[in-house]
Amino acid sequence: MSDPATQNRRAGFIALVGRPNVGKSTLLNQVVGTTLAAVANKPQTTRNRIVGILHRERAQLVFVDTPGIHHPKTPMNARLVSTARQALGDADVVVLVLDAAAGVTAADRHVAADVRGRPRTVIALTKADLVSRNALIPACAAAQALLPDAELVPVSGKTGDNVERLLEVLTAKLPTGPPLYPPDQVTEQSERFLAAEIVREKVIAQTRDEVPYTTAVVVEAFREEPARHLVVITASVIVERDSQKGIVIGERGQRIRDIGKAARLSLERRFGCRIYLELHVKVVPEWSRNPRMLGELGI
Ligand SMILES: Nc1nc2c(ncn2[C@@H]2O[C@H](COP(=O)(O)OP(=O)(O)OP(=O)(O)O)[C@@H](O)[C@H]2O)c(=O)[nH]1
Ligand SMILES: [Mg+2]
Repeated sequence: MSDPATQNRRAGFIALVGRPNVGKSTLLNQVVGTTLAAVANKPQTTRNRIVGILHRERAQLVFVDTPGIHHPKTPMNARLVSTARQALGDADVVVLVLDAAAGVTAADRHVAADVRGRPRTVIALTKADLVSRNALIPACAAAQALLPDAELVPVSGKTGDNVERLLEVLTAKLPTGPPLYPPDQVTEQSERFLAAEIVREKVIAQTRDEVPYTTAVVVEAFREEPARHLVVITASVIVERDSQKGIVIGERGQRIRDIGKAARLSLERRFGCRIYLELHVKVVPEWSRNPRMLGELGI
């Protein structure tokens, strides 16, 4: 570490872990300032290890969003939990994400047990925008009791409130060393993955009940047409049953059109160009139990 280029520089992996639906992906997107991970008011939204890189003058913070840790009941969910545990084990700093509005639950205690004993830990008590100042004090105390040695920062992934403070705390905990990624790299995820994640977010937002859990999105084609300032994306929404296909398509195709429109607007923001999006809905029975399919989806 005597190399002057690495002196006063820090870099490392920061895993965001927590029970499902606490707000990990919202925090990741807030930190990097763009949509990398789908966000939804449903558990088990995130299915992959999603990397978001923040470049600062003296530090590179490599955030790793993870699936929610829970007691899995299906083979796919078992893979999600093992992805999260792996990222937790590989991280330089672990952020236990807790929900200020929901309070500490048994599921949070379960995750805290995994985090306890790790050398560098921080608690991000997110969704602070949902609670009053008075309610925040006991919420902080309950969260802190889970990991008494961890520094706690109340934040809002939604508004960005106090996120800068969280970044300062995390930077101070990173190992010293040179950057791990080139300065223009924002993520490890491919453009196809990012596009699929955005489409999936809109499918989840516009469908109810069992459909979100049995939906996957595969981007079949991602073609840039620079002369027309256009990217042409063809994607398939995969469901497990005909009845689910009907739900996704909606009456006279209205729902799939709404999904397509919302996704296109979000994709245009994400990629900064015009997007032509073609969506198909396919039934693949039991895809979520098919190891080959799960492998293709990086799950
Ligand atoms: N008001 C408010 N809502 C939030 C905040 N963070 C997340 N949410 C909402 O909480 C829900 C879950 O957010 P996600 O970011 O998808 O949660 P997650 O922990 O990534 O969930 P999984 O991927 O399923 O484990 C969504 O409806 C978000 O809009 C926040 O800081 N404030
Ligand atoms: Mg998530």
